[in-house]
Amino acid sequence: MTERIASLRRKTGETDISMTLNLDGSGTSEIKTGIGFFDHMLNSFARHGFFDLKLDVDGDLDVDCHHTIEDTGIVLGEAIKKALGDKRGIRRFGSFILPMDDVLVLVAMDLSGRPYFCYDVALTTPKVGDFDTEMVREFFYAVSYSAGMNLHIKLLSGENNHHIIEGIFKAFAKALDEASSMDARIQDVLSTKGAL
Ligand SMILES: [Mn+2]
Repeated sequence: MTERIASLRRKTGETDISMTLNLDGSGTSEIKTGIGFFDHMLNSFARHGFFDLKLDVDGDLDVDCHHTIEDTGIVLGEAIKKALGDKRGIRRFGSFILPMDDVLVLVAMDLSGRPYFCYDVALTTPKVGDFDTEMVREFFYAVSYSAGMNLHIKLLSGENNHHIIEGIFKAFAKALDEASSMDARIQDVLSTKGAL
């Protein structure tokens, strides 16, 4: 199997992002976004999805955390798409229901090439650390659209906002690990159309 690794650099007036993603890694990460809680979430994503993720973000945090988080989502989606290549042999669908203390979250995805985003999560605090909780939606919207991914995120139960957000990042990692994994029974791409 060819290596499923993507390295990207994206530089705008608001952010300068360098990322290397290995879909077939071991869960190691080296992450620096300037936002402690966001680093914590992306470390969890790498660890629980067995992805290797190197990320360096220089964002305009003197404004707020918005551009840094949204643009990281855009680059992560692009890296997923690039690393997947022609998607030959992948399972395509993935889902996970993840418990974290009081919280139960569901993430389901289809690496169909057609973006769709459905987010049913009510967060009750404006911030966790320096991370604005409204950015969870923005981040995953950006990932789904730049990866060409149908992505559904639903909070089933629970209240603690740190647990809810961390549960979403971990469930997303587990669902992506499943959807991107190879199935020896799939000879070409898993679509009656012949392309994803
Ligand atoms: Mn935590």
